[in-house]
Amino acid sequence: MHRQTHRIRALLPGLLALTLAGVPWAGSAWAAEQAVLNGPDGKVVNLTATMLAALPPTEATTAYRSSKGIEAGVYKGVLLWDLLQAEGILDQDHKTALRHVLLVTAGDGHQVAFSIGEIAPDFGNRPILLAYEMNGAPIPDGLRMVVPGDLRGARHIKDITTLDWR
Ligand SMILES: Nc1nc2c(c(=O)[nH]1)N[C@H]1C(S)=C(S)[C@@H](COP(=O)(O)O)O[C@H]1N2
Ligand SMILES: [Mo]
Repeated sequence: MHRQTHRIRALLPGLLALTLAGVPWAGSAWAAEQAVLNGPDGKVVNLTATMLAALPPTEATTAYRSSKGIEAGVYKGVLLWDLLQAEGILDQDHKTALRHVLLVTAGDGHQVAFSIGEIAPDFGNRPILLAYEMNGAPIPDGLRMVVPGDLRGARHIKDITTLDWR
C-alpha cells in the first residue's frame, strides 16, 4: 500500500504535465510575464495569456520571404489595434493618437517601429497581429508580430519582450 502511494506520487508530475498539455495555453512554452506593454504615463501592462485570450481572436495567413525561402503560416492572436484600444492606450482625438508609434523589441534586440496611423482602422487599416499561435499550436519562442501583406520577414518579430508606446 505504502509502496503504491509512492509510485503514484512519482507519477504525479508526469500526469500533471499531460493534463496541462491538453489545456490551451497551460502547456505553452510562452512565458507570459516576459512580454510587457509600456503605455503613456508610466502605464505597464503585462501581456498574460489570460488577458490576450479575453480579446477577440483574429487569424491571419502570411507568406514572407526570408533567407530560407518563403515562410508560410496561419497565425492566431489579437490585433495590435484591439489591444491598444482595450488598454485605453490611444488618445480619442485621432490627431493626437497619430503622433505616436509602437516600438516592438525582441529578446535578441531586434526592433521595429509600427505607427499608430498604420494600424488605425480609419487610416492605414493594416491588420497587424500580436500572435500567440502558429499553425494551430502555441508559438514556442513567444509572442510574434504578424504583418499580413509584408513581402519580407523583418517585421515578423519573434520572441517579443516589449511593446513601447512612444
Ligand atoms: N527576434 C527576431 N525576430 C526576427 C528576426 C530577428 O533577427 N530577431 N529577423 C526577422 C527577419 S529579417 C526575417 S526574414 C524573419 C525570418 O524568419 P524565419 O526564421 O521564419 O525564416 O524573422 C524576422 N524576425
Ligand atoms: Mo529578413
